[in-house]
Amino acid sequence: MRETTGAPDDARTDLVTEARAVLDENWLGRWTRPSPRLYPHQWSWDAGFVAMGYAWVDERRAEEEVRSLFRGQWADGLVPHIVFAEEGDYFPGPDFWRAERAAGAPVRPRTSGIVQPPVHATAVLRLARRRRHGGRARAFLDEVFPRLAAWHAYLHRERVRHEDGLAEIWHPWESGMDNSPLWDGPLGRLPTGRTPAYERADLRHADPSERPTQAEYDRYVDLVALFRDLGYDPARIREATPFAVQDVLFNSILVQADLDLAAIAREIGADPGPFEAWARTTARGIERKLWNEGLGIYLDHDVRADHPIPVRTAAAYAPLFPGVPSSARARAMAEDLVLRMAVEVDGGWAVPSFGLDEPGFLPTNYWRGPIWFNVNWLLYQGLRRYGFDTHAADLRRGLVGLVRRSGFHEHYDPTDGAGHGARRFAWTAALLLDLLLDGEP
Ligand code: 2M8
Repeated sequence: MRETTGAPDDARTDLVTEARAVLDENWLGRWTRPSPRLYPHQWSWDAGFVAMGYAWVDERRAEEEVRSLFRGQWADGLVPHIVFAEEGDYFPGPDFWRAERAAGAPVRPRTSGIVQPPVHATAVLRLARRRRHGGRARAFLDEVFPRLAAWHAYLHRERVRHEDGLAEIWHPWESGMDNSPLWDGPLGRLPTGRTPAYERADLRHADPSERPTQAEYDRYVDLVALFRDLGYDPARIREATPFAVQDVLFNSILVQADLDLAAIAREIGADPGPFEAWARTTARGIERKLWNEGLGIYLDHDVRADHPIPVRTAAAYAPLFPGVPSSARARAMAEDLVLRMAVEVDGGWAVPSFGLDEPGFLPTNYWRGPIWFNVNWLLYQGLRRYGFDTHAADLRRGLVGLVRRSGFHEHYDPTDGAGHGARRFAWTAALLLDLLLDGEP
């Protein structure tokens, strides 16, 4: 293996060992919690990222992580954003969601009733490609393929309202970027004063200045209560939800996952055609509807207001990940990303969730400024896919540098590289393993 971080070999070995220790601390026997206190359950896209890390160091855990998540899958294919542990100090917990009363939801394990970005087929394909034991790899693909196919069918059937092939999210939590400034407009239109009484658990385990505001949380809870009252019926929610957004990040991840599901189908002798067709349609939708020529980035579309959300976040560059833009456009976007968004870290750079010059940028508040590992990992994969190797190498150096300097945090302050949010955070460890062990661009 080539040395790629500019650090001595033993320094990298230490990071790999430490990353594995973080995953070990969060492994609960069948799945991995995102972090020790703040997040005591299994989250959907966390599970996908975590499986990508385990793929390098513990294939059985990678499989078990995915299998555990899909134990929470609903009959209509929905993969819930949380699969609840038997206990855990978290709000909203299973007694608030009451998802098991919905048609087709499992009684055990208990789950939430919304989704997160579908990184799972991508994780499964990456695992399959790293497997040393061909026979077992094939058995696992056979096992999960129908589950993945049902999940993607749910998204393309229930979440795509228009001819444009773009999936909708109905809750900020479905984006994974909970309090991103992207949602200020759509959330601002929600009626207030109807929130049921509740007590936040996150503030017991985190610095309140790093978490969403009370007003934001009230809106999150309002939407959950609405969906619960609608029996989590997608047809009724589609009609009634005041929050409906065609999100760039979600749809970019979906296109890649459709392509990866097609590759899985080919591996096991199934028909890749339907998945390729979905990928094409959604990619076309991103290109035609979400590209904004004036700003030179892709913008989310607010379905209820029927207008683009003119906010530049790291996610605006996510279509690089599945290779949606032409190479000329991708080159311009990559230059723009470096010039406009990137911050220097340890001889490289990284991308904050929200630009430092944007009004409302907050360096340590969750998705309103901090650097997040998963979004940066997606951008890194995008830069590599287009062959922008110098940029990719610099981004990789910045990300590794952040962890070396500050440890395995949930997110990092782009003004000084300090770690914030939960400590010993699982996807930071898992994706660092992937960056270190996958070799140099
Ligand atoms: C955060 O979201 C949850 C709600 O789903 C929360 O704040 O309690 C987000 O960062 C999300 O992307 C992530 O999957 C989750 C667990 O790490 O935490």
